[in-house]
Amino acid sequence: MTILTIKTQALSDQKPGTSGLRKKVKQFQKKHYLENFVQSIFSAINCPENSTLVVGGDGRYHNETAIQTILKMAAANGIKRVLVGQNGLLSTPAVSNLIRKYGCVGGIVLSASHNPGGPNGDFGIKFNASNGGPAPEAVTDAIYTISKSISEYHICDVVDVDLNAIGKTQLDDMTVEIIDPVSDYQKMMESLFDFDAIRSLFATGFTMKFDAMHAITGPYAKAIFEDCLGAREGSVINSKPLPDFGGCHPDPNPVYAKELVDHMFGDEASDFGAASDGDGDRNIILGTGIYVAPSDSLAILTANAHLAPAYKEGVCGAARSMPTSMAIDRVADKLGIPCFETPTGWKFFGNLLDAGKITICGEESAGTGSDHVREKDGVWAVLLWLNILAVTQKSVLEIITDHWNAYGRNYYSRHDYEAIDKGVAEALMSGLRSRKNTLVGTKQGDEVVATVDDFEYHDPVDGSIASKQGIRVIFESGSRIVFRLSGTGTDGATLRVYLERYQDVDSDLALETQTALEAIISAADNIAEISKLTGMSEPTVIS
Ligand code: G16
Repeated sequence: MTILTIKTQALSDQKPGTSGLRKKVKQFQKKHYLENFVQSIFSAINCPENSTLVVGGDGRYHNETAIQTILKMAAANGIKRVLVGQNGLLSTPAVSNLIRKYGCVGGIVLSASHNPGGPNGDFGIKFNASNGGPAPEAVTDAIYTISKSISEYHICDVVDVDLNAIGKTQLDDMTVEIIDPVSDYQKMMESLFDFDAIRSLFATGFTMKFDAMHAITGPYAKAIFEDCLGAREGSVINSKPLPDFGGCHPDPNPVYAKELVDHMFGDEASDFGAASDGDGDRNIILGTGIYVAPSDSLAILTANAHLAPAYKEGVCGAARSMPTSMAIDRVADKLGIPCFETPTGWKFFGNLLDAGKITICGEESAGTGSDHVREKDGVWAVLLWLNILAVTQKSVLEIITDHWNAYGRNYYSRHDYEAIDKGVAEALMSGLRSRKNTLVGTKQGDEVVATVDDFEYHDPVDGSIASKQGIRVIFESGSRIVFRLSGTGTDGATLRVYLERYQDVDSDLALETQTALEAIISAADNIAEISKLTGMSEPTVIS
């Protein structure tokens, strides 16, 4: 086999964001663009001999082309064996599981998660380390540093591998193993949850609707919910992964999962509704006529995890990203376990999970997970909910109402202002930073600002520091506003404004969320001058 060494030009725009490198497909199609980044990964990780790598993606446009290139480059960079999902398909949590189960050096995931796909959409690539989790900052920084000075990459001159045929092929010294994307993942789920109890629940006529959003979870959901657990045929909708996600936006929020939301609020609503995103790591949960805010879902799962076999001994600790609502803190407090606050990005949970400091963690952005893998896991969250529903024999509405009655309610919403000019977004954030001190003590409507800070995380395991992770404005009442710029968008900048107000058990817990947050919403505009600086009078997405 011939290994070619190809001359290339270093680039300055390959800094991984919140979750890997995400760019327009057209950018990735430019000469050497993908190759530069992949070589930077291989050079940064310095693979030990006999390493196995996992490769797969969410099936979006450019997935298979990118996989062929990665396989040829893996062979040229001395990898011994690669596990690839059939047709190049693997969900992000399934990759995490495979890395851990087969002791791999890591995995390469091709996905831009919830971002739209297709020739004019987005593509992405991220490296997961040998613990199964997103590469920590030290590794992504090393990849970025190499990408800025790279001058050549290595690739084997061989024909493409047939990604459709399950089995083994040789690319010279490297074995490529095409595997069923679902079976290892399904086995793990069966080991965590009470499948018999969930089967009995469906046998009573319990109905569910799962929206796979034309993305990766379709095959997983069909196999697990319908074929194995007995949910009615047709319970999983939009189940075939499509390269352009059917022209839809595979972001499971009330705006983009409209088909599911309309169904759950309609006359024929199912008992339980859920959706996942492009690469299968996020989830949203609905009951008949009710949407469960992701932060509430995280708190409820933590409070009830002991009802599933895997967590019957209880959870040892919990964690949430900083902008996620503090509902889970109240649960942790009651359980007498620590609750860690990390920056946005799943990679920050990795050390806590590896060190055994937490069992469960999650984020407002619809990600929940546990120590079973090192990624957030959409199907896992749905199964934990089903397990809880099966054991308690309660409806989603009863579970959430019971929860608020026990802990009070953290009214919570995120307002996104998408596709803002980058310069304007940065000016808005630096304006906030410069006004940090003068804001303290000011009156904003009925609220008085108690503290303002720029969140900085000190990792309790390795001591690393992540600074400038978002501006927190905390009011004397305990209400909060957090401002930060998204690290996953590809169109200009996205400003995220996270709004939270706590109401204790003796107050009105049944307000409409935006109404409950009205005063905080106008305070946010006043404090950050959003409409003045962006010219936008409303957010583009409210979740
Ligand atoms: C990624 C990260 C999450 C983060 C989310 C949104 O999720 O893994 O930790 O919450 O992006 O990040 P941002 O607010 O910076 O856009 P995913 O599902 O896109 O990989």
